[in-house]
Amino acid sequence: MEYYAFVHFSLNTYTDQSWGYGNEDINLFNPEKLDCRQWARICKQAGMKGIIITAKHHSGFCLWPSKYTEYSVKNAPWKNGKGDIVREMADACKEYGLKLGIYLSPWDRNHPDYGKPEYITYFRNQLTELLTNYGPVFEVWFDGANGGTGYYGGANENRKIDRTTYYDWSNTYKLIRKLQPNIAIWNDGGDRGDLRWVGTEGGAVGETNWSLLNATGEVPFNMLHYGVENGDSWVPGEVNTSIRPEWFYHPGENERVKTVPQLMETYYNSIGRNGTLLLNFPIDTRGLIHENDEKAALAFADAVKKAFAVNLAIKKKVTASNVRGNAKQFAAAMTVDGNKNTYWATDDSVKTASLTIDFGKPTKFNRFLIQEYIRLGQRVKAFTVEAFVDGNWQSLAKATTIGYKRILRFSSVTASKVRINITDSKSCPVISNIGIYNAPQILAAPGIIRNKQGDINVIPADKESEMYYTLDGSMPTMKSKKYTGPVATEGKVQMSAIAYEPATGKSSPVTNEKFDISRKSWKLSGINDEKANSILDGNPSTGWRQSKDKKIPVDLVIDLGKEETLTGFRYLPEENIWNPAVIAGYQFFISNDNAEWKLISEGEFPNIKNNPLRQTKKFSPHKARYIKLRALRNTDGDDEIGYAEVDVITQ
Ligand code: FUL
Repeated sequence: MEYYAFVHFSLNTYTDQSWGYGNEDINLFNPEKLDCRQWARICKQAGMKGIIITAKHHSGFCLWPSKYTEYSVKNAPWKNGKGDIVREMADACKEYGLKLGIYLSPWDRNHPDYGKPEYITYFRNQLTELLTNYGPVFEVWFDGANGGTGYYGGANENRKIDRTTYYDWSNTYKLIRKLQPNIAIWNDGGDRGDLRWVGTEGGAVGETNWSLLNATGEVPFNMLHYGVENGDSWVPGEVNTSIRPEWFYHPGENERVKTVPQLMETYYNSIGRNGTLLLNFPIDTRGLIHENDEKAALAFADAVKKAFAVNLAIKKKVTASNVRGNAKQFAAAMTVDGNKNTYWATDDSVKTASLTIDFGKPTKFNRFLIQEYIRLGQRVKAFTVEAFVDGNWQSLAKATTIGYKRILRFSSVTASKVRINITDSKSCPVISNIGIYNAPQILAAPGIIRNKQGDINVIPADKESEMYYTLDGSMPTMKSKKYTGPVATEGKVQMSAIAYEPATGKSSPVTNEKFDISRKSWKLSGINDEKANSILDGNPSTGWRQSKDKKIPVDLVIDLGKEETLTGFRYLPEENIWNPAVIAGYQFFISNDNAEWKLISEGEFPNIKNNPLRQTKKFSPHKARYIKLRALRNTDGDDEIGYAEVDVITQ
């Protein structure tokens, strides 16, 4: 199960929310074209092996007619309450030869008993329904977001739980294993599951990635991201990410589906780093995978196929510095025989070794793939790859762990031989497969940034490409304006740009950015630190933090220079996985004199810790010259507050 799908579908789909509060109207749930067979067909064509469905997300709304709650499809207008999406999903998976997985949110913002012991019985009852009535389930997914504000049967309050003890996971696991002995349990908190979260929803596991964790104890970010070299439990990393920025469907993201270069990056950073890839499709309001997502997923599958079409190492002459007992069974040739169940191994005492593949003639390539025979554990700690070019060995790459699969990328090289040196290993290396490929180059879309002055910079993903752009919303082509330097703009603008590589005639996907009023005359009020201006510089990778002495609530006041008609604001947190200073609860005020303030929006930035996207909050039009973003809470429960960008939306 290297690659499989997530589907996020719920009442949220109809309310444009990331997290439902638990009181959303069931009558909104009436997909007109719901077709789980369409989902399964696309996943199958995309080369995926299974689908995990959000049977119940945080709002508590159930996609199956659970006996234990009224908050489910049984009371929705869809199919007059006679429908069952988990059933349709299970049937479609069966038809298309896919495995079925279940996401069941432990946090339930609808249930009156959430936070009390009674809820655990409810949760287990639901698990029992799901793991009994729908055939074999390959994976069950317990989201780590737990406790907080919610409807809770009308209580409308904040309920805190201790996620390590509240769910009594060990007994829940016993129940799961009894009902589904072959299931993989995914859990990032509490008791250890069979698979681990990798600490981010951005689509990457650490370059060093051990499939081990310790069976007990806390699992901080670094353990999730890199695994634990000497851990005592086998808990491989699963990289979960969405094909769009968010997990649920938001019509505003139809043009923000990830491009092939972005998805390929995710591929190399997940499957290419000893992880599995769980790629999410947000199901749209019709009940379908949107055509843009389908197109992207199939183009991605095609790009992977093309990149790894021909293994240039297969059946080539191979020699090794050491072979276990000099036995044929463990010979170097086992790495290029096309059979994953045979392997090259060294003598027990030999922990460093090298293996040379001789192409017999100069051969061009740019990818190196290697696999350990992980039934015997993960062993290699460090290795290098070299190429024999014009009579000399030249270094291509240096890496750490291998695991089930590791893929290295480098610029194309033409060489007659390739040598891999295992430079450190926990015990004698056991390598089952080596692949060498010449993947076609894929041109990534350029970045577009507008600075405070209103100048737009187009940033190429690679130096050799030219860039072309439009400012009228039309598709850029090589006939559009060529980018030669910053483009001065005023007021609202939209820019679309592509990169083009003259050498190959290839062009990149399009980047589209819409900008609101320019921020030329904006000033941060009451802040004397020059660096704070990076909040207004348009560059998502520069940010600023409030002084550590400030205690929540922490305010940021901006003088817009003149009165504007505001209809919303945007907040982008800094991207710092080690020390996030991300606002989770906010209030937004406006003023005409920087003295008297009016509150016009308040609430949460859902899931912003795991998925630090730009947050947009809209409100009815208000005229004002000053804005104040008040941080009420950060994601870590302390007082540190940071910003990459703050912006407004105007009428
Ligand atoms: C997160 C959730 O809060 C998101 O809504 C989503 O379901 C994602 C897969 O996990 O933690």
